Amino acid sequence: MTNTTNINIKDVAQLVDDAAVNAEAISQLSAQGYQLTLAQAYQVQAQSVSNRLVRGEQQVGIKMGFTSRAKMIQMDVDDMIWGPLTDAMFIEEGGETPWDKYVHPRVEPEIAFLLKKPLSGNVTLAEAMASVEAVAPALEIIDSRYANFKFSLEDVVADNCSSSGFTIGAWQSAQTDIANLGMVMEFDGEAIEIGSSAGILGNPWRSLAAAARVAGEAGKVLPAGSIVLAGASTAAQALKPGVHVRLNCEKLGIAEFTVK
Ligand code: OOG
Ligand code: MG
Repeated sequence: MTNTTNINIKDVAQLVDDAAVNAEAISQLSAQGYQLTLAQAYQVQAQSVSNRLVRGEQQVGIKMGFTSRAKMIQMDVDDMIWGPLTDAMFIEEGGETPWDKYVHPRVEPEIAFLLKKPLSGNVTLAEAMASVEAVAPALEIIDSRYANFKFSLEDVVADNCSSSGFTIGAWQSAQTDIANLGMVMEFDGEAIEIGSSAGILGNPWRSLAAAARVAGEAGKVLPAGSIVLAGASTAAQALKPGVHVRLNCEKLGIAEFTVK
């Protein structure tokens, strides 16, 4: 058993990073004898993201996770999480993503923010709103690197919060009232999840304020031009080869992609 005091962060990061690169599931870290604290899990995450940057990926923003009851219940966890997004995860809106890139991908409906001013630390909702250029409907592909998509909060944080892919629909005015928008996610034209943006912390702007706070706590600033994904409003659904996924979000429009 490797206890919390003698964990080699780089070694653990290599495990999750290799699993992501090879699209091969690994056992949960706890089952491999690594009992990480949450702080260590974020250190593993930072190291595995730094491995990505060394390989030439660019950080383009961050994603918030477990900001809805629907997701917390589906994954049996009880706290919000966050992790960096890179350009390698971006899927052109209306584009395709290859099935073989993933282990057991799922998709979920989200709202995206585009920052026009840097954001960090404790901000009011009004301050968070004033730093946003535009908002958009978004779809996130999550792909846990752990067998059976099962994890503890520490496991999933270390695995960069299952981050794997995202697509963003056309950017809309930041003045759009996004507090309670109907969100319908379709597979091949059939509704598969129906929710409301209010499912995201009661109002997705709260997720942006939370993103600023967690970035500040990590000693980071979200720069102008960053994307922030607010977290899914509904449970995630398993993808399958060939499926066409579309989010239809009231007032904001659509975001869609196809799995090749
Ligand atoms: C972790 C990622 C959670 C969300 O929007 O709640 C997340 C997972 O469910 O694998 O992205
Ligand atoms: Mg998500």
